[in-house]
Amino acid sequence: MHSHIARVAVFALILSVYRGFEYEKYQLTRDALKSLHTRSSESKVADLIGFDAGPELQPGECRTFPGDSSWPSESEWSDLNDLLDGSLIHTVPIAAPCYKNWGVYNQEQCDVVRSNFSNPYYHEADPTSTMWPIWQGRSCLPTDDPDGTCTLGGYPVYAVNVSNVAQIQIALNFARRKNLRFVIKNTGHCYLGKSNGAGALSVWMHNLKDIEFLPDYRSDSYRGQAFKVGAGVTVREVYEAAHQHGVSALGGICESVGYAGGYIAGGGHTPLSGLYGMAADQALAFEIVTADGRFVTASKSSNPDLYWALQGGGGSTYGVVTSIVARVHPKVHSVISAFSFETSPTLSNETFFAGIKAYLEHFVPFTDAGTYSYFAITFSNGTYLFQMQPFFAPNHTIDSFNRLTKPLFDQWEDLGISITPNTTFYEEFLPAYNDNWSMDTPVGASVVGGTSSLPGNRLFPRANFADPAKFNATWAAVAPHLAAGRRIIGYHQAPQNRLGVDNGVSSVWRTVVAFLITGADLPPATTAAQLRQAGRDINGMLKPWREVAPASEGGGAYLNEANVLEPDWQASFYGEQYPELLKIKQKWDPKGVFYATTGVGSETWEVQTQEQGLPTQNGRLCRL
Ligand SMILES: Cc1cc2nc3c(=O)[nH]c(=O)nc-3n(C[C@H](O)[C@H](O)[C@H](O)COP(=O)(O)OP(=O)(O)OC[C@H]3O[C@@H](n4cnc5c(N)ncnc54)[C@H](O)[C@@H]3O)c2cc1C
Ligand SMILES: *[C@@H]1O[C@H](CO)[C@@H](O)[C@H](O)[C@H]1NC(C)=O
Ligand SMILES: *[C@@H]1O[C@H](CO)[C@@H](O)[C@H](O)[C@H]1NC(C)=O
Ligand SMILES: *[C@@H]1O[C@H](CO)[C@@H](O)[C@H](O)[C@H]1NC(C)=O
Ligand SMILES: *[C@@H]1O[C@H](CO)[C@@H](O)[C@H](O)[C@H]1NC(C)=O
Ligand SMILES: *[C@@H]1O[C@H](CO)[C@@H](O)[C@H](O)[C@H]1NC(C)=O
Ligand SMILES: *[C@@H]1O[C@H](CO)[C@@H](O)[C@H](O)[C@H]1NC(C)=O
Ligand SMILES: *[C@@H]1O[C@H](CO)[C@@H](O)[C@H](O)[C@H]1NC(C)=O
Ligand SMILES: *[C@H]1O[C@H](CO)[C@@H](O)[C@H](O)[C@H]1NC(C)=O
Repeated sequence: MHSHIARVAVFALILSVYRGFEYEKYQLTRDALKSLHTRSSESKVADLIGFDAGPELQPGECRTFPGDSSWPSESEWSDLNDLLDGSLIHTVPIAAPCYKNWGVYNQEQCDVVRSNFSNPYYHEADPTSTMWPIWQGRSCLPTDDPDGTCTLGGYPVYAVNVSNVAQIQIALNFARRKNLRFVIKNTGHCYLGKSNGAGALSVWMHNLKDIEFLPDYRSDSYRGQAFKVGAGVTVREVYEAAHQHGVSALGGICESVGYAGGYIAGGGHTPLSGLYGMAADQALAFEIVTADGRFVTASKSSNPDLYWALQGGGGSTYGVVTSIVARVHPKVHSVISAFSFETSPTLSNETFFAGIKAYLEHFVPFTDAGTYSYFAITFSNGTYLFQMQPFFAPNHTIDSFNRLTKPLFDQWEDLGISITPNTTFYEEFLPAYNDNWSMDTPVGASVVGGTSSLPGNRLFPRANFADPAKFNATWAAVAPHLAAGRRIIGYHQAPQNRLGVDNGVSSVWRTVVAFLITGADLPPATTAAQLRQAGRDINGMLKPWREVAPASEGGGAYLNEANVLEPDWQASFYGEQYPELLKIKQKWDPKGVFYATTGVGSETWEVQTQEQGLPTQNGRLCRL
């Protein structure tokens, strides 16, 4: 019986010495494989999951796809499932109950899927669902038409419900040897489709929920408080643990985003960036399964190049991270303020624009004071609306906040813009976060699952705001965007290298004071031609922003919330780090086992997309 093999022979329990989580003690070792080999009846099975070996594709060659003669046989999948102790899941698209063709049609269940489709936690609890269906290929949306057709599209074919490290190693070794596309899904938040992949075997990290407070963590470079965080833990779970232990942890503003997966891998911006830099700067060690199937530690003293790249070099590129040790900081108080203004019979468009410009003029003093903001400028039904949601001032008092904002508020008053800021002092981070960004608030009730827009963003260096001529040019790139009725969701923030670390976080982030996001909107029931047009639209909208903040002058874009069609993405997303990141990628993953669109090294691969109008993940992955 194979499940017997799995428990007894393959999962060598690494006892006592290993400092990891319980689930990291179950590892696939060379000794375990050897003992499987020596039992002749099992040697074929052992061959499926050996380390290292696997094809190196030549240009034009592709990963195996369902239906190919090289696709694993039913009995091989079944052996794999046994080796995985029954944790292999054959993908059922989350909305399959809405369709008769899949065989699980159920109108009531379809209604449940439909009414929960905008809730991130609903997708997180599913082994393969992701939150932005455009990249999946929109092949199985919750629909009213049960006679439509639901297909796998960019969903993987199989997913492993991971509960220990050995399962990741077994799945990865199987995928590499069988020339399968390999996908890592944590929460499925990725805006670019990186947690999708047609024809793939996926590892689903969601259930690795361990989190441990380390009051006195010691390494060569750090001694102090830290958390060890499992790959499936969310930002909210980290914030709650930090609150419980009276410390500050750096996370993002969306509570359901994964902490140790794509967020830290992509750098991770955070309301505390004005004090401590990027979230990735806090990482002290990673436990990771690398492309050859080995389980290693990456830290300053162990595999330092890998450690460098894992901090900001992008998700799904260097390996499967199973946990992170991240430093935390003393508890810090903050001041939060929300305010807004809009055009009206007494507030003209011209005044509104002057008010926005005045705010932008303060990005340098505001970020110098360590503050962060999240704001929205929208246009609807003839009215412009500016909403500060909110201004977040860590380590400030009401007095220092008032002093900092007085020049702007005075300027607004002179313009005839009256605001009524609701300003609150918070002793602790979690209540401040909860009041403004949790799922219970209008801002935090993040609506996912949509197909109505393509996002894009730009990171603007300090010089764009500090140098008067550059500021004028920057305003000249932003104002027409707004005048055309397009929205900006933005942040003032400056995640400088405040801890003095050396890592893979894009050099662009270190000089930034503004992060501006926009989107190209799409009609319902979008056609491939409309998607293609939206791709041109977002690139067109971003063009003036790129020109005023080019990569050659320190501008760029945030890779985690980016436009998948961003030209020159290597420099824009990864800054000066790109050449080194690529070298490390080639060293640790020479066969390209890990692929992510716009990931480091992905320029030598292509997803041969079905006719979608955009580079989706619904197609064969091939070497260029
Ligand atoms: C509503 C919303 C709000 C957001 N707010 C913020 C914010 O405030 N600050 C910020 O910085 N970002 C923010 N983001 C962006 C977010 O950081 C990225 O989408 C991030 O990639 C999500 O990571 P994940 O692991 O949760 O998602 P997934 O989609 O599951 O994974 C994202 C990528 O990471 C890879 N990956 C996941 N787990 C692992 C692992 N264990 N090992 C290796 N690779 C892995 C995946 O393969 C994929 O490539 C936001 C996104 C959304 C949708
Ligand atoms: C899904 O939606 C239904 C209503 O249709 C609701 O009762 C249920 O609680 C939701 N489930 C989840 C997991 O959000
Ligand atoms: C995944 O595994 C966990 C145990 O680790 C189990 O509780 C859960 O039900 C499984 N989920 C699915 C969808 O199989
Ligand atoms: C749009 O504005 C008009 C005039 O100000 C108003 O009567 C109408 O209710 C508004 N519509 C919406 C959807 O807000
Ligand atoms: C303000 O500008 C918008 C967009 O150009 C326009 O629709 C609106 O009529 C203008 N309002 C006034 C009062 O001029
Ligand atoms: C917070 O502010 C105090 C002084 O007001 C300063 O001494 C301290 O260094 C600040 N903390 C951080 C983390 O910047
Ligand atoms: C001001 O903020 C506090 C804290 O979030 C909130 O309880 C209160 O309702 C707000 N007041 C107004 C007028 O919005
Ligand atoms: C910037 O623009 C303003 C008018 O909008 C002008 O008065 C000023 O001279 C310009 N500054 C520079 C350096 O070009
Ligand atoms: C955020 O907090 C501010 C200040 O306490 C409050 O005025 C505002 O209403 C909150 N925002 C949301 C979206 O709840």
